[in-house]
Amino acid sequence: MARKMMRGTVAALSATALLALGACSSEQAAPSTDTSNGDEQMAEGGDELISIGFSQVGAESGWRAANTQSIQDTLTEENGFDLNFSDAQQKQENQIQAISSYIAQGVDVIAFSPVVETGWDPILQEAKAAGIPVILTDRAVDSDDDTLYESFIGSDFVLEGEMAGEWAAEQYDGEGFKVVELQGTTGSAPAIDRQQGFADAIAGSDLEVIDSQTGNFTRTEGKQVMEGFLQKHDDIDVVFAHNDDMGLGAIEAIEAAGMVPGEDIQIITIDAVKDGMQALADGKINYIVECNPLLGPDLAEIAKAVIAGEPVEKRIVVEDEAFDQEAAIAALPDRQY
Ligand code: GYE
Repeated sequence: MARKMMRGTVAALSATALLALGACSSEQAAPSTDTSNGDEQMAEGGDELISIGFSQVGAESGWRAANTQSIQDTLTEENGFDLNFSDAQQKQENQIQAISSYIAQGVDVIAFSPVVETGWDPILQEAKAAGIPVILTDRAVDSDDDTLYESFIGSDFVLEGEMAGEWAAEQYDGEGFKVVELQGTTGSAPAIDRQQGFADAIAGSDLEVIDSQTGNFTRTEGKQVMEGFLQKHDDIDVVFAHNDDMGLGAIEAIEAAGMVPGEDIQIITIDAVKDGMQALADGKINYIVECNPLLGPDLAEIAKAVIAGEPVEKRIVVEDEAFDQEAAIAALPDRQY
């Protein structure tokens, strides 16, 4: 059984969407979907469709592929939506451009997952001035003005970092273990928060983070950064990667250097997507903290409520678990992503 970690859950993901989600492979390009045809469209029941512009971060990881699939599977015409989806390829300027064009089109609602935390106030003020509500999914913005968005749906990344750090401290304390950290995208909420949560949790233990660098949440960069760490340090005991994909890249670098991942160098990651869980089951990763990417159903529900003028929760925290090898083997057959 997965070790269930306690979270302050405000809302859980709906079961229907879990069923609707098929398996996704990592690093596949997110398809761009624009179902708008400029005309007002009607849902099956005769109601007008809600036009929604969604600006996605990119297609950097298995997590992102599953998140995109969840959104595209949920914001369908059958479910009352006319989705205009765009992929920003991990660039803030592309997201700002996409949001700006959604404002110009006069969509009913805008949703996006902000690639970095800062720099959003001007475009959010434009949306507000145009009377278009904004919903944040997955990542937070750092703004003093919380009237610029209706709701933020996503995991608690500080807690995820803490869960990883607590396990490491419990597992390795007293061993004087040296840790290297593969950080997510610089300036992104999950990179900032997971680093902080992990550091807080290992404070006071004798684990030491000897190096920390960004691998931009991708497998390729995770591998490159790990190769650099291995050249620089000959005393690495543990890798803490801010996502599975960078951990999977680190596995390749460790194997190429003639060492055994999971044994010579232990690996802790975050996400728990299929490829990561398989590596955990195979003993190449030692522990994974989950980050649930199935945000489509909550987004659909909140968008409908906002359009109906109903009050919505400002913060919806998604529930996550954590897995060791035994738990991964048990969970894999029924895993949705
Ligand atoms: O952990 C990583 C992805 O924002 C929670 O982004 C998300 C993170 C996820 O690239 O794999």
